[in-house]
Amino acid sequence: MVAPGLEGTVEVHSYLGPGDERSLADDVLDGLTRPLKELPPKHLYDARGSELFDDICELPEYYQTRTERLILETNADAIVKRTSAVELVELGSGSATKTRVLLDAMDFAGTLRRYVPVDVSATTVHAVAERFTEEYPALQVHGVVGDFERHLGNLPAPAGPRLVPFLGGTIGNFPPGSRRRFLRSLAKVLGPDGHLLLGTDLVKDPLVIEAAYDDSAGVTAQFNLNVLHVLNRELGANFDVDAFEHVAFFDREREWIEMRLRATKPQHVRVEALDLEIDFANREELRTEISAKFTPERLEGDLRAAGLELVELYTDPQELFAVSLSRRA
Ligand code: AVJ
Repeated sequence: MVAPGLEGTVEVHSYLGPGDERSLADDVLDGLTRPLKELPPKHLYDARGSELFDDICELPEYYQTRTERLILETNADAIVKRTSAVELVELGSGSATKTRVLLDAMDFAGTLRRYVPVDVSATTVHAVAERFTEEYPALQVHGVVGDFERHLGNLPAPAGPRLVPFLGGTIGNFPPGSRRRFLRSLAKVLGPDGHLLLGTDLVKDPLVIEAAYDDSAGVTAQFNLNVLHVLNRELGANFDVDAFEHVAFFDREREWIEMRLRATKPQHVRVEALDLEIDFANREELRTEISAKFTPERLEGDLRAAGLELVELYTDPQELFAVSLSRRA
């Protein structure tokens, strides 16, 4: 039996209303009528896309996931010691294995008090809430159902020094301006004594980066092409998926990799739900993702612009990936 007062507690608050989400339809109308056709990367992640992404994380060429995990495992105790964190705020609660490394370290240090998962899916928030209260019996869970790009203002006030991981290199999906805006909004939720733990892929030999986004097994190609299936299914489009090919290239000037889909012949596509007709010229491309790679200097510059100061930069022996700890300046 758990001693009185030591039971974990769970509360979940929802801030998503109907029609609150900017829809796939809006993004298609906006993005596919531009001279350089473009779609935001979030539409890559339907059920099939999420499965394919999990497969990508295991690929020999995709060094990010295992490298970040290694960095976290190596430094979790130091991070917890350095931050005195008593609560962990998790933005997009998909990455349970990495979270567990940090929660375990906090638990081991005896400081773990509260876990605040934030996710657009109520099912996900309830699932992680339940799982973690079972694993850490005295844990308080304050779940937030909302979009971390819009509802960070609804987080509870810190219960003590707060740790906010934003891992996986997802920050790289933001173009530079919105990246700084988003970092600034993260800085706000840290409170006076909180820390941001940010995972960023590092600039390196373009061939290594490009291989990670164009693997020999073709999994990333399937992941990229899958977004056309999403458009066909969700919006009644008639993309001929076989008439597109996967493209990934590192743009050295912008220091980001782009994924694109290239038409292998001229095509006319109809999007029924939008009553929209789209033409592709032969070899015309549709950009589906940018993923920025960082130098330590750029990272520090972005953090500083967001009102943050770098406390510690953890990396792997080959300096492939970095996990940075920063706090309000
Ligand atoms: C989940 C955004 C970090 O950019 O590396 C993997 C997504 N795209 N392979 C990344 C992705 C192609 C990934 N992030």
